[in-house]
Amino acid sequence: MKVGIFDSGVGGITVLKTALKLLPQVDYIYYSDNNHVPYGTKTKEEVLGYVNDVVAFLISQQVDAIVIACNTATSIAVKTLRSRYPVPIIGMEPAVKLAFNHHSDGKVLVTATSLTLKEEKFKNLVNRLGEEERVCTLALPELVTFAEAFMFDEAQIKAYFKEKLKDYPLEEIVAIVLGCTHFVYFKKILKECLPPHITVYDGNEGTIRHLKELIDSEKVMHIRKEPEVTFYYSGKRCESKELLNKYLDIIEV
Ligand code: DGN
Repeated sequence: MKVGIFDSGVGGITVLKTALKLLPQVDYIYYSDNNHVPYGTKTKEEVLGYVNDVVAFLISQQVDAIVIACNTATSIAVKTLRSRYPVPIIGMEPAVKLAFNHHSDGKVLVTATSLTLKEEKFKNLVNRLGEEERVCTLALPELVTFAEAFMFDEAQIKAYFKEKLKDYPLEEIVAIVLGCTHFVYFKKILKECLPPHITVYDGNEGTIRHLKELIDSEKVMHIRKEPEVTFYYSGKRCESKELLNKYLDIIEV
């Protein structure tokens, strides 16, 4: 069984790491679309074109399933891609349901790219839960830039979070959702900036559990000892695949 995982850049490596932990029997191809990072600032038509090319490439590599390890790309393209290609395609969504399952009171702050937050898919998700008045949102596009630059300096990131959160009523917020896979690199630092009553959620584990259910139901899993990971990328930024492995190393799941 071979699964393709992709993102614009390195955010989806946080999803790959969860996949390696929960589904080690599978081989993975990770595609980092460096040429087009960040998807979050492009038009919908552009993003659709980019992800269509990545999916076509992954299918040419004979993957059995694809994970769009990007909330932004999922919001824009998952329906179209599913209608175009015969392999199962799993997307991401901000883990708002998970947060509401754990908290029946208080506000939930959803962080993501601006594109994810303004897309219909996110609005529908919140409407379906019927908890609009408990949701507040915050776009954190700079975290994508920091992650892409391998900028994980604790003091600088903490100062950034403090500035971004200064106008939010943290005493009313019970949960923060990381609705962008790049943000997961900063989960630990974010937690250190928050009062202890706030829990931080991301959608990585839910997405990989969904993939696992799909694979289990297909009953085509090959038992292997070590999963194989192959990296591909567009553009020149990741001259070395070692750099992508470095990202894989630093992420804690
Ligand atoms: N990692 C992407 C996401 O989950 O939305 C965002 C990256 C980007 O292109 N802005």
